[in-house]
Amino acid sequence: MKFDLTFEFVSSAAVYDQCLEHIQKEIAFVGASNAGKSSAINALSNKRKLAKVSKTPGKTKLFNFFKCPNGYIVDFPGYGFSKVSKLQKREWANEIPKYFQFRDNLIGVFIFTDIRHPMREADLHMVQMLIELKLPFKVVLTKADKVSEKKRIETESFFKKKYTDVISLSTKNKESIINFRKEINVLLSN
Ligand SMILES: Nc1nc2c(ncn2[C@@H]2O[C@H](COP(=O)(O)OP(=O)(O)OP(=O)(O)O)[C@@H](O)[C@H]2O)c(=O)[nH]1
Ligand SMILES: [Mg+2]
Repeated sequence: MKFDLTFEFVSSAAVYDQCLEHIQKEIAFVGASNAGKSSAINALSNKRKLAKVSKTPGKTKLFNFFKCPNGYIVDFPGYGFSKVSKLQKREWANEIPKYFQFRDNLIGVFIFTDIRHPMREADLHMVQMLIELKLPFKVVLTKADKVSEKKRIETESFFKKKYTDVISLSTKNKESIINFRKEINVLLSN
């Protein structure tokens, strides 16, 4: 089987009702601002500027749909949305729970968290919501290249005890990207 994922940006939605209509499965990418969600999409797709990667947090629109061979990835802005207006924040705070509650296409959520300071309060709130909604989730420890191999293994096993489904990712490590691609392909094609 080939595990190449050709991603293509399809559309953005500012409110839940504008989310793309399709009949395939989708996986949501969530996490703090700067955790590395958009970078992961770029790495997965081999297209460097597909998703906006920015050192300024919060540049992404609310729901960002990317097509891959067997379904879709939905990239979210980082929680906190530090760079958006209060009004926008209030609107997003209403729209996000609708997505997780009602989106039938959604089969799972990947929580991106920086391996150097993983699973902070906002991530834990997300986990709690996902457990309440019985939505499967996976923890993605990002920027694995920023810590030693020893530290990476320790952190991974620590969180595996808590959440079972945990992987590390580094956009600088081809193998971690290939493994990540495989997982997404398998999930979307099941
Ligand atoms: N060293 C290293 N840097 C990374 C990695 N992944 C992301 N980064 C850097 O982290 C910063 C933030 O990455 P983004 O992908 O924009 O983060 P995001 O989660 O999409 O952020 P928001 O859109 O604000 O929610 C960028 O400067 C990336 O280059 C990684 O695996 N290794
Ligand atoms: Mg982003």
